[in-house]
Amino acid sequence: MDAAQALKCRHPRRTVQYPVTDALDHHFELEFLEGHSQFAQRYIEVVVERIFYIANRSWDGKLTLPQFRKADIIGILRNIEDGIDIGVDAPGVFSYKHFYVLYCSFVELDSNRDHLLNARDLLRYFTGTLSRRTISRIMMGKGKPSEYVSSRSKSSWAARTRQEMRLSKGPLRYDLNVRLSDCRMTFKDFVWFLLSEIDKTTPTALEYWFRCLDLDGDGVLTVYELEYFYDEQICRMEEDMAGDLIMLDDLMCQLSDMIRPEHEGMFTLKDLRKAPPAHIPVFVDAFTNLTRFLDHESRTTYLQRQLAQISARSLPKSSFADVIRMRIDFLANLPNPWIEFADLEYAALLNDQQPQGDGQAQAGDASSDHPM
Ligand SMILES: [Ca+2]
Ligand SMILES: [Ca+2]
Repeated sequence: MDAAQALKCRHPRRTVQYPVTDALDHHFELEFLEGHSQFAQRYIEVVVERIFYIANRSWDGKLTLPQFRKADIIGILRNIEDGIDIGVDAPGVFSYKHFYVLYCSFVELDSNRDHLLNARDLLRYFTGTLSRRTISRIMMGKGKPSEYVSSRSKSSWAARTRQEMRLSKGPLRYDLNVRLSDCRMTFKDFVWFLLSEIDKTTPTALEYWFRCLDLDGDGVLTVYELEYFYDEQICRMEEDMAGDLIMLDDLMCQLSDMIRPEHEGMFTLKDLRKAPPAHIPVFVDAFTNLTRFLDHESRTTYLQRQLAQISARSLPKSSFADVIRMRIDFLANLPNPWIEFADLEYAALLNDQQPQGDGQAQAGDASSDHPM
């Protein structure tokens, strides 16, 4: 069976799974997973999802031949011949470290250990940084369509009828008929969520968040839709902040200056794709993630200070053109947000895993059955 035929089969993920399993079985850096079938299975799931995360831009769970070619799976496999994590500056989709961070982050939130997250679990993500309205959209599968099908929606004739009636009326603005208590996030959904949450500069992350914010799914983020999300942020700022609030009108002016949409007050995916990638996290976090949104300002100030230091150190010894080049090099070499996050989290997890007094891992520790 060639690649085109294989991808037409009913389970395209299985097609991608074969080379991943083969790498797992034969790569010297993954030998320690032998005999740890649960970890090995989860590792394969993460690698396959990460390949789809890069390649599949139609959100339909399928992979076309052009997408398969664009994902360059053969190239990825060739790259890991020399190493996966060891001696590699920027580990890729096969990274065991990245898998481990994803897995432990999921387990930490999965309070009842049923391998599914509910909206309440997601409220605990980074100590409550996501707004409730954002969590609702994520849990409804608006970012990435969820893998989870509830037993209620599978079996209930009434639910099916309601769904058909809704669809016959066209898209509804706020999807209020979706029962949040029926929604769950699977581990595979979580991989897409966490990758998109940590690094919002990637094309897939941008689409993920755009889909979450686009309440009526018409491909345009209007002021009304953004206000729906920002209202909650304002309430949270009123509760948590002592200083001045950032009001919606001021925010919209700032975002318009950053993104420069074709039509004032209306942001399309095309507008956001044309904007500098560094501006996307500010835009998304303003409506979804209050802590990160407020962090952007201090990070920007910090970067500006570092850039000013480069200029102060180099001038007047170096020419102005050289200083500009140094500043561009500095910005180009800033660490990738996902890799930076995964490195820090992995180090913290290993640290937590150190023997605690009696030499045993702590009870309930997500990493207590870690094979390393
Ligand atoms: Ca659970
Ligand atoms: Ca819209």
